[in-house]
Amino acid sequence: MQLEKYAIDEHNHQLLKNHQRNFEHVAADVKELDTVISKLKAFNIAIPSWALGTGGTRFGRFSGGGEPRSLEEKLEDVGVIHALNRSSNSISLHIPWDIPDNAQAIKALATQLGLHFDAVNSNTFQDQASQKHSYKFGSLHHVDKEVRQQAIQHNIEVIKYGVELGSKALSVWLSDGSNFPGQLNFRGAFQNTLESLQEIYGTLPNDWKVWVEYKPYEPNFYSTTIGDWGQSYLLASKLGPKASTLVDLGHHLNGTNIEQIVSILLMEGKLAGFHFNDSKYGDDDLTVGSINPYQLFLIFNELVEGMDARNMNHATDIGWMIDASHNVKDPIEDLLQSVQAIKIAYAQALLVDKKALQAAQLNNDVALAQEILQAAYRTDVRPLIAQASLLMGGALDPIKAYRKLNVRDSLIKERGVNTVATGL
Ligand code: LRH
Ligand code: MN
Ligand code: MN
Repeated sequence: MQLEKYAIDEHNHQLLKNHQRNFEHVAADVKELDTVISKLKAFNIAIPSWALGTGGTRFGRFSGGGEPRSLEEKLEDVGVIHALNRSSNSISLHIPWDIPDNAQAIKALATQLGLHFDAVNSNTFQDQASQKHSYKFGSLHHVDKEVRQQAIQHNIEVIKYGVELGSKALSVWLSDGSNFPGQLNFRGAFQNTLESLQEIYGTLPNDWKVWVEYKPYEPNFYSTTIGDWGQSYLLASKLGPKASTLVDLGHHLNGTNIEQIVSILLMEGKLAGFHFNDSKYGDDDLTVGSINPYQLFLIFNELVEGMDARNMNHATDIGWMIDASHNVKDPIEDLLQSVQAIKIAYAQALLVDKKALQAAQLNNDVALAQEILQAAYRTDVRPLIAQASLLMGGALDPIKAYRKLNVRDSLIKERGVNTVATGL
């Protein structure tokens, strides 16, 4: 299914008058309006292929209808999201949940939908029917060289798929760890991981990167070999300039100051990018901005300030991606909400009066610093985002348009009610 532009335009038409009024109201107070709008127009967030179907927990999965049954249909769903918000022009594949064997045809379909391929993810946290050795006790950190080799070869194969599709990064997340004290030797596990990653790193094409994701717990509950940003950073530093640290917002213990981690990694040129989601307890993979939008804003405040300090291009110099799972919502609606939440946080961060904030910091004027941050945070920037979307040919209100155009009903008609997404 593909959305026709005229249908979106027609829907916009009905909302236009209201939008104009709201936009003028906010725009009047925005100092560099044109710059803000053009930054919002350029901003895109990759959609993970695995979030297009209904997720689940170990207790059950309640699938919705019309889910994508193939990689082609996943691309079509991202095409729908991008047609509506004009901010989701790429997809991140997870191999072997996705097997892009017919790379040329897949690439052609993506191009037709205005999409490209973001980082490719490897998977050595599950056993596949065809594999010789089990990952029960880990993959790249495994005590057995043969298991490590199998996992290394898988990562190399993922890079090959990525090269065919035009991806530029390999994203590695390992579940490797231990469930009980004494189960493994921490130094041995770290050293094996490093050596395995070095072998993978050695096969990266010149213009490629490797992103090292960390996570404190789950599925292992005593230790994780790449358990925090320090361990990821250490590996990335030892590997070299093509390696950096990927921050998944859900992979932090409660109360962790993620914005500070982001600021330091950025300063060191070692921030690969993000897996955006939100959580209340742990790796909940909830809709971005649904629980703690202020934290998201504070992260973006550090990003904008830090990227400007390093003359980085906001849109392209960092990997922006969602990593979420939707158990009770329509996945497409949930992803549209996530992208909106990210753009809201970004727009608010662009509105922070940086000079005034810096002056307040230098004067140790704590109250004023807070006022400045919160003045930006409390601005309703949604009309700015709607304006950028309108100018790019997208919907003023993507979710409203998605519902009005009965997209899910069409997908159910086309694919059926009892579809099971490939992958998870
Ligand atoms: C692990 C993780 C990682 C995986 C994805 C499916 O929790 O965040 O990024 O690749 O979930
Ligand atoms: Mn992740
Ligand atoms: Mn996760």
